[in-house]
Amino acid sequence: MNDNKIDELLQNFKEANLKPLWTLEHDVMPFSPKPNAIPWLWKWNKLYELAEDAGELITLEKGGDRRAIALANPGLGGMPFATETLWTAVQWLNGKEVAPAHRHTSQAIRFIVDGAGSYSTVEGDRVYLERGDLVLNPPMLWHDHGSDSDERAIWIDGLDIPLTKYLNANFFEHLHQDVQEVDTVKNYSILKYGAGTMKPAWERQKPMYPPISTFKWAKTEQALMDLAKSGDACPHDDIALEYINPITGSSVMKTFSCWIQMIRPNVHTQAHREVCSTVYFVFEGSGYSVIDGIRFDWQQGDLFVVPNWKLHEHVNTSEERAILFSLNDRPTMEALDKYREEKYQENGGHQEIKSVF
Ligand code: GTQ
Ligand code: FE2
Repeated sequence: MNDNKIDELLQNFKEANLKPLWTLEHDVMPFSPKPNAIPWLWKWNKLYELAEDAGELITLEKGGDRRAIALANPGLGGMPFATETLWTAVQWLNGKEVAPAHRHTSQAIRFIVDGAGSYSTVEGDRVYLERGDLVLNPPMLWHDHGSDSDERAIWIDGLDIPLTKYLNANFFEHLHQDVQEVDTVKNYSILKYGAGTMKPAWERQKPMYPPISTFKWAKTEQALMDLAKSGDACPHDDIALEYINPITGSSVMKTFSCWIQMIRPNVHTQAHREVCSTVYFVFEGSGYSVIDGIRFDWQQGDLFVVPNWKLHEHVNTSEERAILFSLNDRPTMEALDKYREEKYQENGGHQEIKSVF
């Protein structure tokens, strides 16, 4: 009798486009994060081979704009996203090619794999690209990429496209010309702000985004080596540096942060988990990471993903340094007061390996 009435009530809710919490179990408020993204790894050989094929077959016409090939996490139902918040792509630019100027609300970075003779112009500031450089592209700044050489350039793109889409905050515009005018000297922002610890004395503003468009590899590498000499290291990430806005100390982007880290030979870090997702690019060396009990062996050029709240630890199995570049959405979590971290205390901080990817 009562049951029939309850069934009727539920039917009435449905017809009225209502859903009572007591029928939802913990789908909407789980006890801990349940990401759809899954731990995954993309091999460099395959990425390179396919990007090279795209370089031959796909031209850069207005509409496509970029020969960028996105990591599509198999847990995300075919969406071109590495995690629920982060877009990561491999971009291939042929020699003498121009990727035309556009701008958008999505925040972007490029980490250069190989770039001889190529450049990126961000809001009129043209910077020449070299392996290991990190190029910043804050929201709504015009950017075009080009190459003066005959050689192809290849780099990793990181953007907050999925988050921007979820927030319905995407805007995108084409410039009326393919290449921006450049009326400053080459590498202008590096010459002006590249020291990192000093700024032109007459400038008083505190820019929300780093004034420098590119963090050069030579300086980044020096910083890693110097930090290693300091004797300090992070138990979870070994010699890890976050790229920051030197004037405000904040992450380079509002929605995500970029890191460079060195796992020294034979180091095995302690596992932990965090409320943020991370995409790693293996810049140098080889080793493995254990993510949620799965062992992912990696080599130079591979990309892999650690979704939210998955235990992870890194191991350098070689006698050479291993260097990982990564982006993570921790700034979003912190800004919204949702960041949490938990150290793995059992078994000396090391997960049991249940399977090998
Ligand atoms: O280079 O401007 O991977 O706008 C995705 C969107 C790269 C870029 C991407 C973009 C770009
Ligand atoms: Fe873009």
